[in-house]
Amino acid sequence: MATRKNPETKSAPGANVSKDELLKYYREMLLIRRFEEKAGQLYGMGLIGGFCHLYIGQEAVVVGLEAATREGDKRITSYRDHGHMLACGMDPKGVMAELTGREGGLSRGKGGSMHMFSKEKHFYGGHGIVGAQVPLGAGLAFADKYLENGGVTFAYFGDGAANQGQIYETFNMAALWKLPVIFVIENNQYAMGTAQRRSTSTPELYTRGQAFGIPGEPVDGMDVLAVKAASEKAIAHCRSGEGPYILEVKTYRYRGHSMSDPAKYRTREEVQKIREERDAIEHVRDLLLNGGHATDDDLKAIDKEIKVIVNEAAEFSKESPEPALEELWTDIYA
Ligand SMILES: Cc1ncc(C[n+]2csc(CCOP(=O)(O)OP(=O)(O)O)c2C)c(N)n1
Ligand SMILES: [Mg+2]
Repeated sequence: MATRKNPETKSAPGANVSKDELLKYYREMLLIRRFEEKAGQLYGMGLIGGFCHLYIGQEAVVVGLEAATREGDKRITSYRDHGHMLACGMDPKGVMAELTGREGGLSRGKGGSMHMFSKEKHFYGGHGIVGAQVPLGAGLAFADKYLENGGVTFAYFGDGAANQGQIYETFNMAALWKLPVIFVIENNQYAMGTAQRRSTSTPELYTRGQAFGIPGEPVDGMDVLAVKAASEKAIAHCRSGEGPYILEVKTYRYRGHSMSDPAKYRTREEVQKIREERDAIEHVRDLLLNGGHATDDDLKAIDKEIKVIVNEAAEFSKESPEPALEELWTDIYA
């Protein structure tokens, strides 16, 4: 077993974490990674068309945040949405078949990668316009506050989106009305091809709510336990009626911005270094093995289980028929 160098990881190995919890996070993160790898393959085979933004590298963000939620909490995100859907329990078959544009997809093959929803899982998309989901997220939180149902909304956006005007209009209203919304800034260091240092005057994005009186904190997004702890704190703040909270979750994407990215803005070495030293799945794997919670064979069995789930999703996404022509006339405003 290789010993990893992960000097920035703050959570003490195995501290206050049960074996079952660690195994759960391992499974969930691995599902996202393998699902995304498969989506990348299907894209390469021409089975997925249009835009497709993979979440590989960022898995600990959604898995850690979701770990602290309860039934009824809501989530809304950008186009980089496959991981969010899997983490809140949406069916991998339905997600994959949507990617291939088939009838069995969650939007019956008409939405594709960036446009899926689930009322059942309180997942509100899937939005292709950068930042557009943030005011919508505040709207969801407004509804929860109005209905007094104790729900909390996670509104996710990227480091690039964090420089948009509509974010700050939303911050103002969310603070004014003390809305139960957690603004999650997934800082993967790049907006499409622009490094944060080239685009952003004040890179400490967690401080961006100061002008509105919204507290925020930075979180190590490669450490699922640190993310979960931050999520618990933010949720407690929101549920107690104190208004919005900002989490800047520092993460990294391993693949290109989308499938058509020549990735000239960073070196292979940079990506390789983070994969080797900071990978979130390897981190939990180490905690499991070093803590004596699992053996190599146990983890191999989980890898196998996940492979089966992902292969079944891929098969389904190829076998499901294309939507019928009549579908052109459904789900539209007239
Ligand atoms: C309003 C708008 N402007 C530009 C684009 C093109 N665009 C798509 S993604 C993106 C970068 C966003 O980066 P970031 O917010 O960091 O999210 P990430 O892709 O890193 O998850 C841009 C400029 C868009 N979709 N919508
Ligand atoms: Mg980004």
